[in-house]
Amino acid sequence: MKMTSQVISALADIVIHAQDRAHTIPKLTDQYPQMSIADAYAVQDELQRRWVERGDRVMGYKAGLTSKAKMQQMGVHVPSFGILTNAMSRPENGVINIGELVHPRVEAEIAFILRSELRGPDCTIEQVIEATDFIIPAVEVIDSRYEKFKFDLTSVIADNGSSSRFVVGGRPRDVNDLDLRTIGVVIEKNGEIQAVGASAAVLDHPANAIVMLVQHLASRDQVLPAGSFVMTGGITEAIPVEKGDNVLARFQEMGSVSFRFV
Ligand code: 0L1
Ligand code: MG
Repeated sequence: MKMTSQVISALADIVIHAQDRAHTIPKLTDQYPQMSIADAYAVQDELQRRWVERGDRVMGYKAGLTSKAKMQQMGVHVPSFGILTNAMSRPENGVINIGELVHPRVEAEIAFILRSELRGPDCTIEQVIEATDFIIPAVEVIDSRYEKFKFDLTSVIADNGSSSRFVVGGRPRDVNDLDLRTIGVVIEKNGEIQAVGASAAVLDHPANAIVMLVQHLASRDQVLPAGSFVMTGGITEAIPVEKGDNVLARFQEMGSVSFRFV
């Protein structure tokens, strides 16, 4: 049975408190085992409503759990989607205050910026390419609010896909100038390589993450608006970080993204 709006609102209270005050919570399905994926996205809707109410601006979406490495790492089998706002964005070569986070991890991702709207259950990869203004390197800082980073798909969706911060950098590139399946990525922490991957790790082609996002939005009678910023998911497993760590992600033919945790 669908959760009531009172329960959805109470769950959004719990999640937003944990996000804002950087503390862990038991996964929501411990208390509400009947919670569905649709209920979890309703919690996201309520989070979005509250962020906008306090003045944050929605920039777009993140696709998560889009690679086999990530699915295996987190024990799930399908992608999740979350909302990105300007309050989560941090500048390249800047710092991220680790005191505002619980147990962050970083992942290198290819981000798309759309020049035109995408909609419908039959969205194709060709339509995504056609609608893309440019792609750009990004590093997502994920920070599950669940104890020990352990959750199920429903709970992680209600936590907005573990989103916390993101940093965009490097060089914007035209999608037609690169083979989007063979972009190599190297993630370094304090000068040491932590993980290496290629962009095909994301659903064989990162634009497929956007196809799935558009299909997901269509199932909720929504569209992906022109101007959206979309992060397509980690190319390698996520790397845990601590205070003082310097992160550098190098993207083949796209430049690099770096920042430091303080
Ligand atoms: O961006 C991601 O792939 C993360 C999605 C949520 C799962 C996690 O916290 O690892
Ligand atoms: Mg991610």
